[in-house]
Amino acid sequence: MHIIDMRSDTVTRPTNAMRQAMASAQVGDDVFGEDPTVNRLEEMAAEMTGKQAALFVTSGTMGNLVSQLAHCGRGDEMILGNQSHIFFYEQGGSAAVGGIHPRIVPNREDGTIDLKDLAAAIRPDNIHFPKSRLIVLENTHNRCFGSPIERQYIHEVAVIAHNNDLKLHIDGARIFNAAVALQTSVSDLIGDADSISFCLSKGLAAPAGSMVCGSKDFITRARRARKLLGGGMRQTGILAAAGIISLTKMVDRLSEDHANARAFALGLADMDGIFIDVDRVPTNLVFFSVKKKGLTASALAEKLDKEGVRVLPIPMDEERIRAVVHYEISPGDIQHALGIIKGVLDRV
Ligand code: TLP
Repeated sequence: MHIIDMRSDTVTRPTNAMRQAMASAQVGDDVFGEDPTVNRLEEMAAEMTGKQAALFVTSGTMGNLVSQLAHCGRGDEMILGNQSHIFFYEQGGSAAVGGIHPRIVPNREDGTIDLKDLAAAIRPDNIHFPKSRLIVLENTHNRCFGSPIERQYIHEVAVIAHNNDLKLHIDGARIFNAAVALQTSVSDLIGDADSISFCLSKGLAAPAGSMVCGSKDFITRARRARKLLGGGMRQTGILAAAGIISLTKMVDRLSEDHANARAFALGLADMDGIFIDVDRVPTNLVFFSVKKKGLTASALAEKLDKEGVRVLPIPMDEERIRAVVHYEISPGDIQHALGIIKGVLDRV
């Protein structure tokens, strides 16, 4: 059976070009800073994000955590959205590992946070309060429809942060999707942020790895935090070689994923038993709700799975499903998946 796996863009397997680059990568001990391929990937990431330095880490979760550890000390406070990945899906690592106190403010549907809420969440200097150290934005915003967050908004948040002696970190797991959707460069988009983490292993198809970028001092601290967490790996040039292909060959094509996601959304919008707002599919994440009596999101996902279409029911939500488009999903797959979904719904 041909499997159309739309659970996430994390399922993408390395391309042939990646496998070849991995096989012939020059390597060395990266904990000693001696892996030339890792060093080259870090230089490229720093340049593309417009930051002084970069660090190769195992995952997006580690990228966010080492960034938090580099910006905050124990008992410090971090302000972030109530729909953010760090708050929802990273096991509370900020508190569990970093002793960092999360201060949650509401995300709006487009992934932004009201500037008034952000400013109001910053603590004044008072012996009773933790110290506010960090604001975190997510771009694209996963739980908020994969929305790309615009440069001007990031700038306004950075101004609030910097006027109050806070830093701004961006969880940019899918920052290249944001840049492509907004037709800008990553360095321009996030120029005002102090740090960013982004993933190579999502839409950019590398088998593993994320990058953390920021000032030289910040990256020195992040590198120490990576070692603390057991993320100091050795001949990781094997993985970094794939990451270089991600950055050189896989970015521009993300617009194809966005077009396929839109086609998928338009097809779903025509089906009885599905609700989707087609104007809320700006990148490669497609969220829709199951509106058929007696059918939950997880029951539909289970039925689709049996027919070779894999999607993700949103945890703790009876109705919502997420489908993610990526380089292994062709326009033909989109039409095929739509046919299967329609067939399953008709039979319920
Ligand atoms: N998100 C994954 C799952 O955790 C749900 C996905 O399939 O979307 N930030 C954002 C915005 C993310 O979406 C993710 C992964 C991460 C960080 C963490 O990255 P990894 O999985 O590499 O630790």
